[in-house]
Amino acid sequence: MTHAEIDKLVRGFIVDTATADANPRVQEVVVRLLSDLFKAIEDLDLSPTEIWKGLEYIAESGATQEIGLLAAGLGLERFIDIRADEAEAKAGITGGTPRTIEGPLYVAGAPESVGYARLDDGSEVDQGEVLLMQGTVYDSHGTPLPGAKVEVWHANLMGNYSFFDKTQPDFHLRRTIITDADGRYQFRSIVPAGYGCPPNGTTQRLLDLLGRHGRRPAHIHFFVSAPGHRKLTTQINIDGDEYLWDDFAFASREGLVPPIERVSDPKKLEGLGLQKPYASIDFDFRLNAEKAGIPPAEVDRHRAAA
Ligand code: MBD
Ligand code: FE
Repeated sequence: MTHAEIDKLVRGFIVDTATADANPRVQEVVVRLLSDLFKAIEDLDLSPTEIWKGLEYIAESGATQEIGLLAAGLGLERFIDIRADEAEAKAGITGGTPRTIEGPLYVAGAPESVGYARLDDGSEVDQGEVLLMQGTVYDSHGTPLPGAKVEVWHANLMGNYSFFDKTQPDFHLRRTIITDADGRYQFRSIVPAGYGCPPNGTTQRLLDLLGRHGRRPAHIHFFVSAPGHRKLTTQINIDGDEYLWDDFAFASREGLVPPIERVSDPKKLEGLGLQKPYASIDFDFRLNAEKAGIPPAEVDRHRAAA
């Protein structure tokens, strides 16, 4: 079939069959996606078996909770970010902390505290490296923002996230920190390890067929929000990771790889009750003011809650 014939066929299937008011946006999107799919089937001469294997793949990806992982690994989530950056640049919004993808592993409802939180339960102190991370949340004029909300989450030394990994306590390595009167936050945790896709899962199986790996460099996720400001979704990377610029989810960005300092000053160790050197990261967040005429940075997507 020609593409024009396919366009006609799809309109016949989807538009001409409507007997009640269609939602125009849904109709336009379905017609477009279905037409593009049919054209791809025609151009690539997909066999019925290939088409059904594809549908079964999507079904299995959903049934095993890997759709979010697939979206990250195919670059769809990064593409959404590139478009959000473009929309902001067009609206004259520039200069804040770079955004990068949320990923599929946020859990709402983490314990909240002001100024400081400890994220880890101490179970990995012996095998891992203690991390202190701190900084200030600023507005676009460089004024500190007291009362800003810093939501932080990261993986353990196995690369696993609490909630999804039921061997970890509830909200392990997840906290909400409200900045203090000077706009500052600090947390203590463990330097996380990188992540690898479940080796037998749908996402990794497709990556294998594409000759790609499913690894993420070690990273820490953040939502940073304050009234009147655009919500920032971002991550920082742990410098030195072998996958730093080879992330299967394409989330590494200039400006999100702060220096990591190793502290061995005995007085500082003593103050923290530590017997060995620890890692320290200073990182400030800069939020952009909310602006009319551009969609809010907050994204409505299904998130786990505990
Ligand atoms: C992660 O930890 C993550 O952040 C993303 C985007 C995908 C898989 C695991
Ligand atoms: Fe992650």
